[in-house]
Amino acid sequence: MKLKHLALVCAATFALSACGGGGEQAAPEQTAAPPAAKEKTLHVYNWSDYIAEDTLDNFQKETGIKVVYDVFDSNEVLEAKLVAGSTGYDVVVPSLSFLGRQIQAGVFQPLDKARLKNYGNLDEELLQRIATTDPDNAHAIPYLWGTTGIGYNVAKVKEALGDDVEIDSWDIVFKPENIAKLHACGVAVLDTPQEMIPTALNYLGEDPNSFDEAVIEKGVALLESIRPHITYFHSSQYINDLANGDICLAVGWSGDVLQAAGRAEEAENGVEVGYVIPKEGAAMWFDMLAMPKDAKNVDEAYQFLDYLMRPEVMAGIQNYVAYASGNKAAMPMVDEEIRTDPGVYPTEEAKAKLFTFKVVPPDVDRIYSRSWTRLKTGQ
Ligand code: SPD
Repeated sequence: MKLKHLALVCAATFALSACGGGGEQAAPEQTAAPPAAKEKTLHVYNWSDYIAEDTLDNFQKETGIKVVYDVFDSNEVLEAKLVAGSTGYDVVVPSLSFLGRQIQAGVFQPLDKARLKNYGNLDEELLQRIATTDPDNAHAIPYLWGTTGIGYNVAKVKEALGDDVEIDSWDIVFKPENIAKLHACGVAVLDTPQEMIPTALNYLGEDPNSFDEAVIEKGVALLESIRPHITYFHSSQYINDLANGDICLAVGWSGDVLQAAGRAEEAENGVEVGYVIPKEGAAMWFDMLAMPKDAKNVDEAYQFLDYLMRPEVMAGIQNYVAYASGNKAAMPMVDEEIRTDPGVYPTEEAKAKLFTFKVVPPDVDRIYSRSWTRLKTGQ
């Protein structure tokens, strides 16, 4: 997969924003505004590696609004800020399963759709699905969606497991005899209990969304059985590590693995990265654009949300980050390579096996967090 200029641009310009890592990033300054005019700004908090290299610049050129852009790689981190309040952000991007309880906690303002003239570009079927969590789609707009599967270094996995290995099953990750052979070349796992425990349960044939502590414990036990072979837990570092050949396997997010493949191809370093949705099924999730209740720059936020829903803007983002979107009108402008990649838009057969995350109640969340700390620290 050849994604546009990923490696070079990431290294050179947007190291702290569009390409990962925490931090604050402003689009370049416009030509001087009249002395008395106050500069319009917008504060956005998005996932790392989740926007095109030119989206913010183009928005600023057209509107004069300077975007202060911070990034995160964990729903848990975003949620902690939202719940504490006064985030200073005008637009944030939680995943749907977190958004559900954040709406209940009252952290978002309802959206005035009359101010979003591009809203009609969104896929009605997807909106209806989302409405089961956000009734009437009152608080959020779908941004991008993806799956949680396996990213791998083709040559290194074959070297470790044999040339005829079929890389199509979670067996590679969850059978200790397999993962033990990959430990030497490096194994990364997403640092989130809310994804990894359901993924383990799904592999065991259990309900991935079970809230029964005894069932959750089975998933945790499976993860504990492979714990010695996991090199690290992190939710964005694996992109560069896969691209550079520093790890050979990552349980990661579809577009991020495909970006790793693009970076390796662009670097011409001989690393080939693959992504698979295992045959036992995988998680499918939706990331949503929402406005905190106390957003200060509401007009600017509406302009930004509407801008993102333009077909050409969304297609540009998708072509850059290799994720699927809920923008139907953008689809014809999405590169064929992305549109037809089953890692981005899963086949019907794969779709039938995908599961989504339920909104997790606080008591289950506490079980997840405790188990996760135990898994990671051994205590
Ligand atoms: N680099 C962008 C990754 C976006 C991942 N969204 C996470 C969804 C989790 N359920």
